[in-house]
Amino acid sequence: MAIRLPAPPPPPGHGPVAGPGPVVVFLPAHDEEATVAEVVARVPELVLGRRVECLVVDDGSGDRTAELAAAAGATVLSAAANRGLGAAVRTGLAAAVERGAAAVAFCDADREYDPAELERLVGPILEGRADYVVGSRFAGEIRRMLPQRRLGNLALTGLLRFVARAPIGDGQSGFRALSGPAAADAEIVHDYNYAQVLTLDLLAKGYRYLEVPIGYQFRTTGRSFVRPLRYLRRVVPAVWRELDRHHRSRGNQPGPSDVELASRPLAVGLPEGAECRASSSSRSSTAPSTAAWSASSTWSPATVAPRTSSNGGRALPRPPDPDGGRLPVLERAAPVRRR
Ligand SMILES: Nc1nc2c(ncn2[C@@H]2O[C@H](COP(=O)(O)OP(=O)(O)O)[C@@H](O)[C@H]2O)c(=O)[nH]1
Ligand SMILES: [Mg+2]
Repeated sequence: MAIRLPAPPPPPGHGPVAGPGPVVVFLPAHDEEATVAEVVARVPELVLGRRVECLVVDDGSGDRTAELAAAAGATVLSAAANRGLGAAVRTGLAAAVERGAAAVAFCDADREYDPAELERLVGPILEGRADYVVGSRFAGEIRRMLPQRRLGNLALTGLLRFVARAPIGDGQSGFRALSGPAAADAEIVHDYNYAQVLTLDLLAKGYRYLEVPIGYQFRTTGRSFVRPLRYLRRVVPAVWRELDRHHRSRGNQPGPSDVELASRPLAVGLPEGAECRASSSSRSSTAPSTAAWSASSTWSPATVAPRTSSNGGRALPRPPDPDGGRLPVLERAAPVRRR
């Protein structure tokens, strides 16, 4: 079994999102009564002219999370029993798709991320420049992260970058956004977590990946679900299963060798106007904290020769591609890792 993703299909590539759909933001929450209302209140009401709907996926909380989230104005989806973060994110994505979301974003309910930074994540999706945007803490501003966490995050990010063959700078970020088609197509193979397997799934299907800098501060209340040994015991087999199923789904299609892949240049697109505009309409009176914004690169395997992709035998929904699957290749390219 190969230990890295197979070569992905060409990226979907499409223009700005059309249609009236809202931006759906959901917060997976398990026993977060101390912070959930404040996080809900920081979700902007509008982003780039689109209405923002806020959902809280209450993962079988035993405290007042659901009640306080509803009082703060969120729609609460409550699970009777705790199922795990991966299952909660699956539920949130499905609910967003059901609501016809133009883009969907999610972040923790523990105040580690700031939903007022929403536009940074969904802007590139609504403008049609990316399908999957991850808020990078390491490219942004980390106000507090435990040293052992930092080490673990960097080590796991390095492994994910290797396995995914993609320039990933923060593999475990809890603030992410997906286009409607990417959300409908996303598969999370375990209930325990989503961080690595969601990225592998979307990259394997050819969705365009972008990281944007965000602010982060380790939680000051409640308890993280992460226990290092249990985390690795659950995540490593799930990553293995994820790789296996993508290799199997390509079973009959000859893919390029590792040597071929290593010699292939990555296509890099630079988002236009690499500047963050803070959302003008926010439920919060405080200005959003802004990490120093740097130009970010959309990454996708745009130089892969077109071939049919499969998703467990199911055809992937692909919007028409005006650029023929190619992102603009710019003179200012992100560092290309050759392996
Ligand atoms: N602890 C825990 N959190 C969950 C669960 N399901 C959903 N969550 C929520 O998922 C988000 C991320 O979890 P968290 O423990 O903060 O993970 P960390 O940020 O990686 O330390 C938080 O908003 C949690 O409340 C679960 O089963 N356990
Ligand atoms: Mg957290």
